[in-house]
Amino acid sequence: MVFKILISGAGIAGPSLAYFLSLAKAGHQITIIERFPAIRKTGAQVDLRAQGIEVVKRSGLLDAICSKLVPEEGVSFVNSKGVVQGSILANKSGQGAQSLTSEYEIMRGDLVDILYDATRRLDGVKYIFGKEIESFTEEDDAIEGKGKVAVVFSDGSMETFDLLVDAGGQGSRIRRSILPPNATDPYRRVGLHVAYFFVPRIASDDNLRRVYNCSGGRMIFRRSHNATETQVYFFLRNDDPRLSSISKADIETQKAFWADRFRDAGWETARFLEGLKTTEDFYCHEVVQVKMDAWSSNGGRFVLLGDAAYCPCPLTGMGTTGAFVGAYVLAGEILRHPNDARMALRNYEKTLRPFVDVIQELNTTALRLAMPESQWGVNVLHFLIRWLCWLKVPDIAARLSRTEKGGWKVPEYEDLRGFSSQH
Ligand SMILES: Cc1cc2nc3c(=O)[nH]c(=O)nc-3n(C[C@H](O)[C@H](O)[C@H](O)COP(=O)(O)OP(=O)(O)OC[C@H]3O[C@@H](n4cnc5c(N)ncnc54)[C@H](O)[C@@H]3O)c2cc1C
Ligand SMILES: *[C@@H]1O[C@H](CO)[C@@H](O)[C@H](O)[C@H]1NC(C)=O
Ligand SMILES: *[C@@H]1O[C@H](CO)[C@@H](O)[C@H](O)[C@H]1NC(C)=O
Ligand SMILES: *[C@@H]1O[C@H](CO)[C@@H](O)[C@H](O)[C@H]1NC(C)=O
Ligand SMILES: *[C@@H]1O[C@H](CO)[C@@H](O)[C@H](O)[C@H]1NC(C)=O
Ligand SMILES: CC(=O)N[C@H]1CO[C@H](CO)[C@@H](O)[C@@H]1O
Repeated sequence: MVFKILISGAGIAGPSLAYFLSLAKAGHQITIIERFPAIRKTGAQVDLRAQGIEVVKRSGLLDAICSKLVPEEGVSFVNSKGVVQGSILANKSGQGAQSLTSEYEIMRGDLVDILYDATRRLDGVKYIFGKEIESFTEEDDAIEGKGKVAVVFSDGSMETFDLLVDAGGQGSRIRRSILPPNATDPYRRVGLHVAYFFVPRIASDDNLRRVYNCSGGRMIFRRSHNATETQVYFFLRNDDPRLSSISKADIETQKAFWADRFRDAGWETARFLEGLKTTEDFYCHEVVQVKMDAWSSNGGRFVLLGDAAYCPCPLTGMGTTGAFVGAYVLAGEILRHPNDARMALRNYEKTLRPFVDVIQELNTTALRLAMPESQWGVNVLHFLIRWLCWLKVPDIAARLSRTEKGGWKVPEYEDLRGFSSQH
């Protein structure tokens, strides 16, 4: 049976699903709606790791992605004078596990562009911008023999689909329809906030990412992605629940908050705060994990994908990989069960859940130690980094860890095999 599928969200997960589904040429009719008026290319650097790399290799998008990689060579930890305490270089040999810098670093906007370009002109794929889902109901399976989802859109229009996929990211609004009434957001808060913005690149900004940990649970990244721009990341570890509302304030209020918290941070902060005033690329959010007991509805016609279902949070470096691998598995299961959507969704969850459990592993005790409150804690940390790097502990750890995170194997799907062999 040919499905009429509605995907909500044109980030990474939504377009990836459309891509995998349509490459199998099974004839599914796919509509992607995005609540913003155009494709959102904002965001800083993301990376593909572990099983995500395997899926990219199978997808036929490897060349497009490789043409846009950011040439980050590794990570150096610096003190307030900019003196390097230790470095961990990227391993670009194509073998073994990735270190802090993956071999596949790419700007989020470039990846979004690649996926959009690969799908926008395909037969059976349609994008609609500036529109979102107002509400939807799943019709009863028992009556009709096959369930349907009736969707009401923000512009008042209505349409019925066989399957609704929520790929609306961390802050998805329609996710709650499978939660009990009045349930709170399914967030695991880790007490960390982050702001990303761009500043003009200067001659001393090289291709090694700098990480600067300072007191007050603060950390700064500086990394350059092209000849003219440098990305700055501010991290703030703070458990105060009132901070959860910062990212919902207007941009000027957000900028003022971050400037205020980092004014005395030292290192190159003065330059970063100057750039913050005028940057057009500013994005700030609370670092959370999304934890859902189930990813699909009882009716078997509504399913969550990517950050909406299982955001692992940027600290794990696995958000983009999770979205990409999840889209591949969901497409594979839909193609494998052409007459049974409910079974496809169940198998998707059963197959992917063990992988998601692995990518969501996050040790908050270790995080607390890594982002100390006091200057003394920072000094101890820098001492540890110097020793660990001198003893080559990170290199050895990378060598010992497995390429496939958690040993989870990317499943093979008959219908997704044809184009993987092209590469
Ligand atoms: C603007 C932006 C910037 C980001 N920057 C970074 C970054 O710098 N570093 C990083 O690690 N991760 C970043 N992320 C998150 C990263 O893209 C995801 O962790 C990961 O790629 C998973 O992708 P996703 O498709 O599940 O979610 P997302 O990439 O978040 O995409 C979700 C999409 O759905 C749209 N959407 C949301 N709700 C609705 C709705 N109701 N109807 C229709 N559309 C809806 C959103 O506008 C968005 O385009 C960013 C996300 C966004 C949206
Ligand atoms: C990269 O990883 C491979 C496999 O673990 C290892 O043999 C090689 O020495 C590593 N290279 C560097 C530069 O660390
Ligand atoms: C949800 O909250 C509203 C308002 O607080 C309350 O009236 C309602 O009874 C609650 N419903 C359930 C199912 O708890
Ligand atoms: C650098 O990247 C920014 C977006 O991050 C882009 O606007 C700009 O054109 C790029 N510059 C060059 C020289 O590629
Ligand atoms: C978390 O990290 C701390 C400090 O490094 C360590 O003692 C503890 O065993 C870790 N916990 C888990 C579950 O790995
Ligand atoms: C290595 C280093 O500088 N220490 C830590 C700084 O804080 C981040 C926050 O998570 C850690 O990941 C780093 O290990």
